[in-house]
Amino acid sequence: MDSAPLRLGIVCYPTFGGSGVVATELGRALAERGHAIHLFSYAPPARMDAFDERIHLHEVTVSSYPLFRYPPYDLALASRLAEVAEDAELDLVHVHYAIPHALAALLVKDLVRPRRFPVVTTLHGTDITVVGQDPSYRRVTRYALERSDAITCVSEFLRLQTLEVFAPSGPVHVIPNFVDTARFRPQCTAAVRTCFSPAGEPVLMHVSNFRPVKRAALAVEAFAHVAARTRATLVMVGDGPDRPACEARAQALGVKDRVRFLGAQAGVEHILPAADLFLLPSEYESFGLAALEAMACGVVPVATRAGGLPEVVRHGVDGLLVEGDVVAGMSEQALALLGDPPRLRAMKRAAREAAEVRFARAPIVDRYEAVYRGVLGRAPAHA
Ligand code: GMT
Repeated sequence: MDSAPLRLGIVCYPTFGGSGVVATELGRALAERGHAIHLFSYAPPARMDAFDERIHLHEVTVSSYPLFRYPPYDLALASRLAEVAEDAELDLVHVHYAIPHALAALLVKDLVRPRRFPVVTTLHGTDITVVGQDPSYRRVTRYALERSDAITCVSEFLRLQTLEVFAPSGPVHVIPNFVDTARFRPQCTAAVRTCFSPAGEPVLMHVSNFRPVKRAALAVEAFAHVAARTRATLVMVGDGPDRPACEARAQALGVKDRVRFLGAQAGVEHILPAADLFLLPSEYESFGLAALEAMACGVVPVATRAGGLPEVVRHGVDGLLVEGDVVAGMSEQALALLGDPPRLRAMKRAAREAAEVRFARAPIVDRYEAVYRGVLGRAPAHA
């Protein structure tokens, strides 16, 4: 592969959410390879190191004006992107999440003419399944896909959904998410493990942004069934709209003293390895990066068979997938596994191995680089 360094723009949301994590980790990996990375977001991404001299962060600010009932973030982003595209001579921009990032980037194509400004769009899920299908955004999402120079998505499931709903004329490349297995590994301090499991009891964990799609309360319910049969702890990491309901559910089910709510945590890689099982009862996941990060830490995911999750978790090998009654399925499978220590140990090893072999960082970053170089090596798709 051509290895000349590239000057790349990356646009993402900064919040605790998979798309921002993938964009930030990709930026870090590309910077380590010597590419110049310019990251655009409305705040420093949650996963970005406080100071990383290899990555230029461009915080996009939106000025308020009495007429602006809805401050136009996409226009502020386009202006900033255009400035940096010219000043830093960006080769291309890679946007994560179609709305509004891809549209802002497409506007920049016109703003910086005659400079060429290819746009690579990565779809992460809800930009297609929820936001993109909202009648208010459907047409512009279709336009964004049609006009991007390359489209990637994070699972085969999401690719099929994209084809079904938007039928873009160009290819949609599947590039799965990856995990930094040096950072996410099956090791934590004894203090962390002891804090959750003072008497050596099993630790179950859930990490999310507590949006309704995560159905975090089902993790509490499944745990209550487990806790009725064996001594265990549930650790809930993250924050979001459903957290109060989860706390209320733990109280109502009589397990409040066995459930720890930690709130949003920047260093989740230090906490995850303390768990034995990772509960992910999501209604839908285009991929399920949280499950993959748990696997890299040697934690066995117990997740719903939804969306792209079966592409990440192989049932009975490196995790467990449930269908139908989620609470009954999760609690029964969790109890069976906790009651069989040799099988639990084998699955923990398999989970780590899956992260190392199937979702290793280097070959997946190679695939993004190949997309960039493919775009740069061919004639512009749209004049
Ligand atoms: O799931 C979220 O709340 C965040 C969301 C996002 O757009 O940041 O995550 C999506 O992208 C992740 C990274 O590709 C995937 O691992 C998640 O499965 C996906 N979330 C959904 O599909 C609900």
